[in-house]
Amino acid sequence: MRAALAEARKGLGRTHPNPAVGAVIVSGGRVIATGWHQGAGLPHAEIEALRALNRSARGATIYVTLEPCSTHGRTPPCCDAIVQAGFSRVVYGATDPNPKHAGRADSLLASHGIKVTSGVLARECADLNRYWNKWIATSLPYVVVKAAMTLDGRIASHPESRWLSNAQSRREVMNLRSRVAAIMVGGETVRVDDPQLTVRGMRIKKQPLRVVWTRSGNLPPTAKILQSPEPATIFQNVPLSKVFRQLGKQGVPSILLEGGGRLLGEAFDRRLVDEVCLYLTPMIAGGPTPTVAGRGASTNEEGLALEDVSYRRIGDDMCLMGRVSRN
Ligand code: AOF
Ligand code: ZN
Repeated sequence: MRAALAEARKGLGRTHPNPAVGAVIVSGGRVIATGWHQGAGLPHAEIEALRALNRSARGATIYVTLEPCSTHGRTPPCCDAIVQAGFSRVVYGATDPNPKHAGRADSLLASHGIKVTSGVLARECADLNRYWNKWIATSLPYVVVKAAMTLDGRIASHPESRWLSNAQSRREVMNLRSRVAAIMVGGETVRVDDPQLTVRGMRIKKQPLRVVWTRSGNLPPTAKILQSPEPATIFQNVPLSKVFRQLGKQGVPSILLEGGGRLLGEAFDRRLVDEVCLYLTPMIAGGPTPTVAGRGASTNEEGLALEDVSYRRIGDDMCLMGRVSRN
C-alpha cells in the first residue's frame, strides 16, 4: 500500500476534479505492475496498472489507495475490470467518499469470489485527497490559507521581504500552488503587490484558475493577473461564501487564499477556512497591516483553533501548518 501511495502522489494536483489514486499489482510477493490516475477522463489507477501488466492478472492481488469504483462515470467501473482480469484479492485504503461508489465495492467484488481487505493505511490514503474528499461530499471547495508573516502577524509579502528571498520557502509555495485548482487574492493585493499567481519553476499540466475578490472592482488594467496565461476570474461585490459555492459547482475542488488581510479576515470571520499554511519570518514589523483583518474574535473561545499542527524550520523561517478544528 505504501508503494500504491507513492504512485498516487504522482497525480497530486493534476487530477482535478478527480482524486489522486495509485494502484500496485502483486503476485508471489512481488510487485508486477504499478499505475496512477493521471487526470479526469483518463483511465483510473487500477486500469493504468492493468495496462502496465505484461502477463495475466489471474490469481494476483491489486492494492489501491481508494475503493475501486462501481458505476460508470467518465470511464467504466473498475470493479468490472478487476473481476474480468481474474484477481483473487483486492486490498484498498480509503473508502470512496463519492456517494455514487461509497462502500459498494466490497459486496460487489465478494459476490465474484474475490477476497477484499479494506482500510489499509486508510488515514494516509484519505489524507492524500483531503481537498477532494470535502468537495465530492459537499460540492464546496477545500479552502487553504497561505500567508507569509512577521512574528507580530503583519503581512510580509512585499518584494524586499527576506522571506521572498528564501529559495526553499518559495519552492514550497509553488508546490502548494501546484496542488490546488484555484488561487485567490483580494483586490488590494492586486493593487499593492501585483502578483502573478502562477506556478513557476516546475512542470505542471495546467495553471490553477486565478480569482480576484474585490469590492470596488477597481483593478489596474495593467495588473499581471489580468494578462496571460488567462485573465483572472473577477468576483465583484459577491459574498465570499457565494463565491466558494459557485466555484465548487464549477468543479473547483480546492482554493488557495493568498491574502490580503481583508480577504483572509472575511474567510476566517465566516468560518470558511479548512487549513492554514503560515510562513513566519523572524522579523517584527509593527504598523497597520495585519495578515488577518476582519471583525476578528473578541475572546479566546471565539478564536479559531487549529489541530494536526506541524512546525517546520526552513532556514531562519518557520512553516506552521494546521487544520481548522471542527469541534
Ligand atoms: C479517479 N481515479 O483512479 C479512481 C477513481 O468520471 P470517472 O469515471 O473518472 O470517475 C471518477 C470517480 O471514480 C471519482 O469521483 C471516484 O469516486 C472514483 N474513483 N477516480 O479519478 C481513480 N479509482
Ligand atoms: Zn475506477
